[in-house]
Amino acid sequence: MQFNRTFFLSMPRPGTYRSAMHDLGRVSRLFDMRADFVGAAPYGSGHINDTYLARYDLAGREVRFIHQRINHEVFSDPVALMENVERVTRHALRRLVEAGHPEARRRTLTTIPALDGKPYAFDDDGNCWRTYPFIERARGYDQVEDERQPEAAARAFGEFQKLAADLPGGRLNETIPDFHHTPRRLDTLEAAAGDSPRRAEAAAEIDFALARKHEAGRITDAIAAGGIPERVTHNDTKLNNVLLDDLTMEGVCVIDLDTTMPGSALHDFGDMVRTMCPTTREDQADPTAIDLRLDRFAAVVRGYLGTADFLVPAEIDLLAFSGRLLALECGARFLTDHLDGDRYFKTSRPGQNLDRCRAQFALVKAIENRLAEMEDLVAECAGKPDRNFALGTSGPAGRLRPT
Ligand code: ADP
Ligand code: GN1
Ligand code: MG
Repeated sequence: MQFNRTFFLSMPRPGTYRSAMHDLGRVSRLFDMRADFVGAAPYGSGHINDTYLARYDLAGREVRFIHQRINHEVFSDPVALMENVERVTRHALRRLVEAGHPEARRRTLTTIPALDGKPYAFDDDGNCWRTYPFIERARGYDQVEDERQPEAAARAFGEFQKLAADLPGGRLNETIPDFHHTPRRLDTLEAAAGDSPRRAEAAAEIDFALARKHEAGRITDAIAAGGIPERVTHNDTKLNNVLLDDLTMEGVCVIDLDTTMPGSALHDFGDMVRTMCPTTREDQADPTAIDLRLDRFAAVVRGYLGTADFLVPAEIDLLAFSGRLLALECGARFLTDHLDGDRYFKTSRPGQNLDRCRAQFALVKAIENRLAEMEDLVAECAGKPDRNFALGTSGPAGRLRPT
Protein backbone atom coordinates (compact mmCIF):
# COMPACT_ATOMS: atom_id res chain seq x y z
CA MET A 1 0.00 0.00 0.00
CA GLN A 2 1.31 3.47 -0.87
CA PHE A 3 0.92 6.13 1.78
CA ASN A 4 2.08 9.58 2.51
CA ARG A 5 4.40 9.44 5.50
CA THR A 6 4.11 13.10 6.39
CA PHE A 7 0.37 12.63 6.76
CA PHE A 8 0.88 9.61 9.02
CA LEU A 9 3.41 11.42 11.17
CA SER A 10 0.73 13.96 12.08
CA MET A 11 -1.88 11.34 13.04
CA PRO A 12 -2.45 10.04 16.58
CA ARG A 13 -1.18 6.49 16.96
CA PRO A 14 -4.19 4.25 16.27
CA GLY A 15 -3.73 1.91 19.22
CA THR A 16 -3.69 4.71 21.80
CA TYR A 17 -6.71 6.35 20.25
CA ARG A 18 -8.82 3.21 20.43
CA SER A 19 -7.65 2.11 23.90
CA ALA A 20 -9.35 5.10 25.44
CA MET A 21 -12.66 4.13 23.88
CA HIS A 22 -13.08 0.53 24.96
CA ASP A 23 -16.03 -0.27 27.17
CA LEU A 24 -14.85 -3.30 29.14
CA GLY A 25 -18.26 -3.88 30.68
CA ARG A 26 -19.56 -4.51 27.17
CA VAL A 27 -16.57 -6.67 26.31
CA SER A 28 -17.21 -8.79 29.39
CA ARG A 29 -20.74 -9.51 28.17
CA LEU A 30 -19.32 -11.13 25.01
CA PHE A 31 -17.87 -13.96 27.13
CA ASP A 32 -19.31 -16.73 29.27
CA MET A 33 -17.77 -15.28 32.44
CA ARG A 34 -20.04 -16.85 35.09
CA ALA A 35 -19.12 -14.00 37.46
CA ASP A 36 -20.12 -10.35 37.81
CA PHE A 37 -18.00 -7.68 36.17
CA VAL A 38 -16.65 -5.16 38.69
CA GLY A 39 -14.13 -3.08 36.74
CA ALA A 40 -11.10 -3.11 34.45
CA ALA A 41 -7.96 -1.09 33.77
CA PRO A 42 -5.20 -1.17 31.13
CA TYR A 43 -2.49 -3.60 32.13
CA GLY A 44 1.09 -4.57 31.27
CA SER A 45 3.67 -3.11 28.94
CA GLY A 46 3.13 -5.11 25.75
CA HIS A 47 3.86 -3.19 22.56
CA ILE A 48 1.08 -4.65 20.41
CA ASN A 49 -2.33 -5.56 21.85
CA ASP A 50 -4.68 -3.65 24.17
CA THR A 51 -4.58 -5.56 27.44
CA TYR A 52 -6.91 -5.04 30.42
CA LEU A 53 -6.93 -6.59 33.85
CA ALA A 54 -10.58 -7.11 34.84
CA ARG A 55 -11.99 -7.77 38.29
CA TYR A 56 -15.06 -9.94 38.76
CA ASP A 57 -17.16 -10.96 41.72
CA LEU A 58 -17.75 -14.69 42.04
CA ALA A 59 -20.12 -15.27 44.95
CA GLY A 60 -18.39 -12.64 47.06
CA ARG A 61 -14.83 -13.58 46.05
CA GLU A 62 -12.72 -11.48 43.69
CA VAL A 63 -11.48 -13.30 40.59
CA ARG A 64 -9.39 -11.68 37.87
CA PHE A 65 -9.20 -12.10 34.11
CA ILE A 66 -7.31 -10.60 31.20
CA HIS A 67 -9.41 -9.17 28.38
CA GLN A 68 -7.33 -8.46 25.33
CA ARG A 69 -8.08 -6.75 22.05
CA ILE A 70 -6.02 -8.36 19.30
CA ASN A 71 -4.32 -5.68 17.23
CA HIS A 72 -5.78 -6.47 13.82
CA GLU A 73 -3.50 -4.00 12.08
CA VAL A 74 -0.59 -6.21 13.11
CA PHE A 75 -2.45 -9.54 12.89
CA SER A 76 -4.61 -9.48 9.78
CA ASP A 77 -6.40 -12.75 10.59
CA PRO A 78 -7.24 -12.90 14.32
CA VAL A 79 -9.39 -16.00 13.81
CA ALA A 80 -6.48 -17.96 12.33
CA LEU A 81 -4.33 -16.64 15.18
CA MET A 82 -6.82 -17.84 17.79
CA GLU A 83 -7.00 -21.23 16.10
CA ASN A 84 -3.24 -21.54 16.78
CA VAL A 85 -3.60 -20.32 20.36
CA GLU A 86 -6.39 -22.79 21.03
CA ARG A 87 -4.47 -25.72 19.55
CA VAL A 88 -1.27 -24.93 21.43
CA THR A 89 -2.90 -24.21 24.80
CA ARG A 90 -5.16 -27.28 24.68
CA HIS A 91 -2.17 -29.46 23.85
CA ALA A 92 -0.15 -27.93 26.67
CA LEU A 93 -2.98 -28.40 29.16
CA ARG A 94 -3.49 -32.02 28.13
CA ARG A 95 0.22 -32.77 28.55
CA LEU A 96 0.37 -31.02 31.93
CA VAL A 97 -2.70 -32.86 33.21
CA GLU A 98 -1.33 -36.19 31.93
CA ALA A 99 1.92 -35.48 33.76
CA GLY A 100 -0.12 -34.90 36.93
CA HIS A 101 1.09 -31.33 37.31
CA PRO A 102 -0.51 -29.87 40.46
CA GLU A 103 -0.95 -26.43 38.89
CA ALA A 104 -1.74 -27.35 35.28
CA ARG A 105 -4.08 -24.36 34.75
CA ARG A 106 -1.48 -21.92 36.02
CA ARG A 107 1.23 -23.32 33.77
CA THR A 108 -0.46 -22.59 30.46
CA LEU A 109 -2.82 -19.97 29.15
CA THR A 110 -6.39 -21.23 28.78
CA THR A 111 -9.15 -19.35 26.98
CA ILE A 112 -12.55 -18.44 28.40
CA PRO A 113 -15.20 -19.18 25.77
CA ALA A 114 -17.35 -16.50 24.21
CA LEU A 115 -21.14 -16.87 24.39
CA ASP A 116 -21.08 -18.91 21.16
CA GLY A 117 -18.36 -21.23 22.53
CA LYS A 118 -15.56 -19.82 20.38
CA PRO A 119 -12.30 -18.74 22.08
CA TYR A 120 -12.74 -15.16 20.81
CA ALA A 121 -15.53 -12.67 20.14
CA PHE A 122 -15.95 -9.65 17.87
CA ASP A 123 -17.44 -6.44 19.21
CA ASP A 124 -19.69 -4.12 17.19
CA ASP A 125 -16.67 -2.15 15.96
CA GLY A 126 -15.04 -5.23 14.44
CA ASN A 127 -12.45 -5.68 17.20
CA CYS A 128 -11.52 -9.25 18.09
CA TRP A 129 -11.34 -9.92 21.85
CA ARG A 130 -10.18 -12.86 23.93
CA THR A 131 -10.21 -13.60 27.63
CA TYR A 132 -7.69 -15.50 29.74
CA PRO A 133 -7.76 -16.25 33.45
CA PHE A 134 -5.26 -13.92 35.12
CA ILE A 135 -2.24 -15.94 36.23
CA GLU A 136 -1.98 -15.03 39.90
CA ARG A 137 1.16 -14.80 42.05
CA ALA A 138 3.42 -14.30 39.06
CA ARG A 139 4.45 -11.47 36.75
CA GLY A 140 6.49 -10.52 33.72
CA TYR A 141 9.53 -8.25 33.93
CA ASP A 142 10.59 -5.65 31.37
CA GLN A 143 14.21 -6.04 32.42
CA VAL A 144 16.11 -8.42 34.67
CA GLU A 145 15.61 -7.52 38.35
CA ASP A 146 16.83 -10.72 39.98
CA GLU A 147 19.71 -12.86 38.78
CA ARG A 148 17.59 -16.01 38.92
CA GLN A 149 15.36 -14.68 36.13
CA PRO A 150 17.39 -15.30 32.94
CA GLU A 151 17.87 -19.01 33.61
CA ALA A 152 14.29 -19.52 34.78
CA ALA A 153 12.81 -17.68 31.79
CA ALA A 154 15.03 -19.48 29.27
CA ARG A 155 14.13 -22.80 30.85
CA ALA A 156 10.42 -22.00 30.50
CA PHE A 157 10.77 -21.10 26.81
CA GLY A 158 12.78 -24.28 26.21
CA GLU A 159 10.04 -26.30 27.88
CA PHE A 160 7.45 -24.52 25.78
CA GLN A 161 9.24 -25.49 22.57
CA LYS A 162 9.57 -29.03 23.79
CA LEU A 163 5.89 -29.22 24.58
CA ALA A 164 4.99 -27.81 21.17
CA ALA A 165 7.28 -30.24 19.35
CA ASP A 166 4.66 -32.98 19.17
CA LEU A 167 1.66 -30.74 18.56
CA PRO A 168 -0.86 -32.82 16.61
CA GLY A 169 -2.90 -31.53 13.67
CA GLY A 170 -0.51 -30.27 11.04
CA ARG A 171 1.31 -27.01 10.48
CA LEU A 172 0.17 -23.95 12.46
CA ASN A 173 -1.09 -20.85 10.64
CA GLU A 174 1.53 -18.21 9.89
CA THR A 175 0.11 -15.23 11.75
CA ILE A 176 2.72 -12.83 10.33
CA PRO A 177 4.55 -14.20 7.27
CA ASP A 178 8.34 -13.73 7.24
CA PHE A 179 8.22 -12.48 10.82
CA HIS A 180 11.88 -13.28 11.47
CA HIS A 181 13.16 -12.95 7.92
CA THR A 182 15.95 -10.54 8.84
CA PRO A 183 17.05 -9.71 5.25
CA ARG A 184 13.47 -8.69 4.39
CA ARG A 185 13.29 -6.63 7.57
CA LEU A 186 16.39 -4.74 6.37
CA ASP A 187 14.84 -4.26 2.92
CA THR A 188 11.76 -2.80 4.60
CA LEU A 189 13.99 -0.49 6.62
CA GLU A 190 15.74 0.68 3.46
CA ALA A 191 12.41 1.40 1.78
CA ALA A 192 11.12 3.29 4.83
CA ALA A 193 14.32 5.35 4.96
CA GLY A 194 13.88 6.29 1.31
CA ASP A 195 11.04 8.73 1.79
CA SER A 196 10.85 9.43 5.52
CA PRO A 197 11.01 13.02 6.80
CA ARG A 198 12.85 11.56 9.81
CA ARG A 199 15.64 10.11 7.70
CA ALA A 200 18.36 12.69 8.47
CA GLU A 201 18.24 12.36 12.28
CA ALA A 202 18.54 8.58 11.98
CA ALA A 203 21.21 8.48 9.25
CA ALA A 204 23.85 6.85 11.48
CA GLU A 205 21.46 4.11 12.60
CA ILE A 206 20.29 3.42 9.04
CA ASP A 207 23.93 3.04 7.96
CA PHE A 208 24.67 0.80 10.96
CA ALA A 209 21.90 -1.62 10.03
CA LEU A 210 22.49 -1.69 6.29
CA ALA A 211 26.24 -2.23 6.79
CA ARG A 212 25.32 -5.58 8.35
CA LYS A 213 23.19 -6.75 5.42
CA HIS A 214 25.78 -9.29 4.30
CA GLU A 215 25.26 -11.48 7.36
CA ALA A 216 21.57 -10.88 7.95
CA GLY A 217 20.68 -13.99 5.95
CA ARG A 218 22.83 -16.45 7.87
CA ILE A 219 19.90 -18.12 9.64
CA THR A 220 17.26 -17.76 6.92
CA ASP A 221 19.73 -19.12 4.33
CA ALA A 222 20.51 -22.11 6.57
CA ILE A 223 16.78 -22.77 7.00
CA ALA A 224 16.20 -22.52 3.23
CA ALA A 225 19.09 -24.93 2.59
CA GLY A 226 17.60 -27.44 5.05
CA GLY A 227 20.47 -27.23 7.55
CA ILE A 228 18.24 -25.77 10.27
CA PRO A 229 14.90 -27.51 10.92
CA GLU A 230 11.54 -25.80 11.05
CA ARG A 231 9.94 -26.17 14.49
CA VAL A 232 6.92 -24.84 16.33
CA THR A 233 8.39 -21.81 18.00
CA HIS A 234 7.11 -18.89 20.07
CA ASN A 235 8.82 -16.16 18.06
CA ASP A 236 8.46 -13.45 20.72
CA THR A 237 10.47 -14.79 23.65
CA LYS A 238 11.20 -11.52 25.36
CA LEU A 239 11.59 -11.61 29.10
CA ASN A 240 8.16 -10.12 29.83
CA ASN A 241 6.41 -12.81 27.79
CA VAL A 242 6.98 -15.39 30.50
CA LEU A 243 5.42 -14.94 33.92
CA LEU A 244 7.77 -15.72 36.81
CA ASP A 245 6.57 -16.88 40.21
CA ASP A 246 6.52 -14.09 42.82
CA LEU A 247 8.11 -16.27 45.48
CA THR A 248 10.36 -18.77 43.74
CA MET A 249 11.07 -16.79 40.53
CA GLU A 250 10.47 -20.02 38.64
CA GLY A 251 9.00 -19.75 35.11
CA VAL A 252 5.26 -20.29 35.56
CA CYS A 253 3.56 -19.57 32.26
CA VAL A 254 4.67 -18.61 28.76
CA ILE A 255 2.25 -16.00 27.42
CA ASP A 256 1.76 -13.87 24.28
CA LEU A 257 1.25 -16.80 21.91
CA ASP A 258 0.21 -14.63 18.93
CA THR A 259 3.32 -15.47 16.95
CA THR A 260 3.55 -19.14 17.92
CA MET A 261 3.92 -20.67 14.49
CA PRO A 262 6.45 -22.49 12.29
CA GLY A 263 9.87 -20.95 12.90
CA SER A 264 13.41 -21.51 14.09
CA ALA A 265 14.60 -22.26 17.62
CA LEU A 266 17.40 -19.80 16.89
CA HIS A 267 15.03 -16.88 16.65
CA ASP A 268 13.56 -17.76 20.03
CA PHE A 269 17.00 -18.08 21.57
CA GLY A 270 18.22 -14.82 20.00
CA ASP A 271 15.27 -12.90 21.43
CA MET A 272 16.03 -14.31 24.88
CA VAL A 273 19.62 -13.08 24.63
CA ARG A 274 18.41 -9.71 23.38
CA THR A 275 16.10 -9.16 26.35
CA MET A 276 17.70 -11.12 29.20
CA CYS A 277 21.39 -10.25 28.88
CA PRO A 278 21.66 -6.45 28.58
CA THR A 279 22.42 -4.28 31.58
CA THR A 280 19.65 -1.78 30.81
CA ARG A 281 16.06 -1.49 29.67
CA GLU A 282 14.91 -1.82 26.06
CA ASP A 283 14.38 1.91 25.50
CA GLN A 284 17.49 3.10 27.32
CA ALA A 285 18.02 6.63 25.97
CA ASP A 286 21.79 6.64 26.52
CA PRO A 287 23.24 3.79 24.45
CA THR A 288 26.66 4.14 26.07
CA ALA A 289 25.09 2.77 29.28
CA ILE A 290 24.29 -0.54 27.60
CA ASP A 291 26.43 -3.58 28.00
CA LEU A 292 26.10 -7.33 27.80
CA ARG A 293 26.27 -9.44 30.94
CA LEU A 294 28.12 -12.65 30.13
CA ASP A 295 26.99 -14.27 33.39
CA ARG A 296 23.39 -13.72 32.29
CA PHE A 297 24.19 -15.15 28.87
CA ALA A 298 25.62 -18.26 30.57
CA ALA A 299 22.42 -18.50 32.60
CA VAL A 300 20.23 -18.27 29.47
CA VAL A 301 22.33 -20.97 27.79
CA ARG A 302 22.05 -23.21 30.87
CA GLY A 303 18.32 -22.74 31.19
CA TYR A 304 17.62 -23.22 27.51
CA LEU A 305 19.95 -26.14 26.83
CA GLY A 306 18.72 -27.75 30.04
CA THR A 307 15.30 -28.16 28.45
CA ALA A 308 15.78 -27.89 24.68
CA ASP A 309 17.50 -31.24 24.32
CA PHE A 310 16.33 -31.68 20.72
CA LEU A 311 18.65 -29.18 19.01
CA VAL A 312 20.82 -30.35 16.12
CA PRO A 313 24.53 -29.33 16.02
CA ALA A 314 23.89 -26.72 13.30
CA GLU A 315 21.48 -24.96 15.64
CA ILE A 316 23.82 -25.10 18.61
CA ASP A 317 26.62 -23.62 16.47
CA LEU A 318 24.52 -20.53 15.72
CA LEU A 319 23.07 -19.88 19.19
CA ALA A 320 25.51 -17.11 20.15
CA PHE A 321 25.21 -15.49 16.72
CA SER A 322 21.42 -15.53 16.97
CA GLY A 323 21.57 -13.01 19.85
CA ARG A 324 23.46 -10.61 17.66
CA LEU A 325 21.08 -11.15 14.74
CA LEU A 326 17.90 -10.70 16.76
CA ALA A 327 19.21 -7.49 18.34
CA LEU A 328 19.98 -6.23 14.82
CA GLU A 329 16.57 -7.33 13.50
CA CYS A 330 14.63 -5.82 16.39
CA GLY A 331 16.65 -2.59 16.23
CA ALA A 332 15.91 -2.39 12.50
CA ARG A 333 12.19 -2.85 13.20
CA PHE A 334 12.17 -0.08 15.83
CA LEU A 335 14.03 2.16 13.39
CA THR A 336 11.61 1.36 10.57
CA ASP A 337 8.72 2.25 12.84
CA HIS A 338 10.38 5.51 13.85
CA LEU A 339 10.84 6.39 10.17
CA ASP A 340 7.22 5.39 9.45
CA GLY A 341 5.81 7.65 12.18
CA ASP A 342 5.47 5.19 15.12
CA ARG A 343 2.58 3.19 13.77
CA TYR A 344 3.48 -0.37 14.81
CA PHE A 345 4.95 -0.48 18.33
CA LYS A 346 3.15 1.33 21.14
CA THR A 347 5.06 4.37 22.33
CA SER A 348 4.61 6.58 25.37
CA ARG A 349 6.90 9.44 24.35
CA PRO A 350 8.32 11.00 21.17
CA GLY A 351 11.58 9.46 20.00
CA GLN A 352 11.04 6.24 21.96
CA ASN A 353 11.40 3.99 18.94
CA LEU A 354 14.66 5.70 17.98
CA ASP A 355 15.94 5.22 21.54
CA ARG A 356 14.89 1.58 21.40
CA CYS A 357 16.74 1.18 18.10
CA ARG A 358 19.90 2.82 19.48
CA ALA A 359 19.79 0.55 22.52
CA GLN A 360 19.50 -2.54 20.30
CA PHE A 361 22.35 -1.44 18.09
CA ALA A 362 24.55 -0.77 21.13
CA LEU A 363 23.76 -4.32 22.16
CA VAL A 364 24.72 -5.59 18.68
CA LYS A 365 28.12 -3.92 19.14
CA ALA A 366 28.51 -5.37 22.63
CA ILE A 367 27.75 -8.85 21.31
CA GLU A 368 30.14 -8.39 18.39
CA ASN A 369 32.90 -7.61 20.87
CA ARG A 370 32.24 -10.73 22.94
CA LEU A 371 30.99 -13.23 20.38
CA ALA A 372 33.98 -15.57 20.73
CA GLU A 373 33.48 -15.82 24.51
CA MET A 374 29.77 -16.43 24.01
CA GLU A 375 30.47 -19.18 21.52
CA ASP A 376 32.88 -20.81 23.99
CA LEU A 377 30.21 -20.72 26.70
CA VAL A 378 27.67 -22.41 24.42
CA ALA A 379 30.18 -25.08 23.38
CA GLU A 380 31.11 -25.76 26.98
CA CYS A 381 27.51 -26.11 28.12
CA ALA A 382 26.42 -28.11 25.06
CA GLY A 383 29.27 -30.54 25.65
CA LYS A 384 28.01 -31.53 29.09
CA PRO A 385 26.46 -34.97 29.15
CA ASP A 386 23.21 -34.35 31.04
CA ARG A 387 21.14 -31.44 29.84
CA ASN A 388 17.91 -33.33 29.45
CA PHE A 389 15.18 -32.59 32.00
CA ALA A 390 11.61 -33.77 31.82
CA LEU A 391 8.68 -31.32 31.89
CA GLY A 392 8.00 -29.87 35.32
CA THR A 393 11.06 -31.37 36.96
CA SER A 394 13.31 -28.39 36.51
CA GLY A 395 14.45 -28.09 40.11
CA PRO A 396 17.84 -26.74 41.16
CA ALA A 397 19.31 -30.21 41.40
CA GLY A 398 18.95 -30.65 37.65
CA ARG A 399 20.66 -27.43 36.69
CA LEU A 400 23.80 -27.23 34.65
CA ARG A 401 26.58 -25.02 35.87
CA PRO A 402 29.69 -24.48 33.78
CA THR A 403 32.66 -25.52 35.91
P1 ADP B 1 1.37 -7.83 23.81
O1 ADP B 1 1.26 -8.65 22.57
O2 ADP B 1 0.83 -6.47 23.65
O3 ADP B 1 2.78 -7.85 24.33
P2 ADP B 1 0.77 -9.72 25.94
O4 ADP B 1 -0.07 -10.89 25.57
O5 ADP B 1 2.21 -9.96 26.09
O6 ADP B 1 0.46 -8.55 24.89
O7 ADP B 1 0.16 -9.12 27.27
C1 ADP B 1 0.63 -7.88 27.80
C2 ADP B 1 1.00 -8.07 29.24
O8 ADP B 1 -0.17 -8.45 29.98
C3 ADP B 1 2.01 -9.15 29.52
O9 ADP B 1 3.32 -8.68 29.39
C4 ADP B 1 1.66 -9.58 30.94
O10 ADP B 1 2.23 -8.67 31.86
C5 ADP B 1 0.15 -9.39 31.00
N1 ADP B 1 -0.61 -10.62 30.78
C6 ADP B 1 -1.11 -11.08 29.60
N2 ADP B 1 -1.81 -12.22 29.79
C7 ADP B 1 -1.77 -12.49 31.12
C8 ADP B 1 -2.34 -13.50 31.96
N3 ADP B 1 -3.12 -14.47 31.47
N4 ADP B 1 -2.10 -13.45 33.29
C9 ADP B 1 -1.32 -12.47 33.81
N5 ADP B 1 -0.78 -11.47 33.08
C10 ADP B 1 -0.99 -11.47 31.75
C1 GN1 C 1 6.62 -6.86 20.39
O1 GN1 C 1 4.06 -7.91 21.80
P1 GN1 C 1 5.33 -7.75 22.55
O2 GN1 C 1 5.47 -6.41 23.20
O3 GN1 C 1 5.53 -8.89 23.49
C2 GN1 C 1 6.81 -7.54 19.05
C3 GN1 C 1 8.10 -8.36 19.07
C4 GN1 C 1 9.27 -7.45 19.40
C5 GN1 C 1 9.01 -6.76 20.72
C6 GN1 C 1 10.08 -5.76 21.05
C7 GN1 C 1 3.95 -9.23 17.26
O4 GN1 C 1 6.46 -7.85 21.39
O5 GN1 C 1 8.32 -8.96 17.81
O6 GN1 C 1 10.47 -8.19 19.47
O7 GN1 C 1 7.73 -6.07 20.69
N1 GN1 C 1 5.66 -8.39 18.72
C8 GN1 C 1 5.12 -8.36 17.49
O8 GN1 C 1 9.97 -5.39 22.37
O9 GN1 C 1 5.55 -7.67 16.59
MG1 MG D 1 3.93 -9.39 25.04
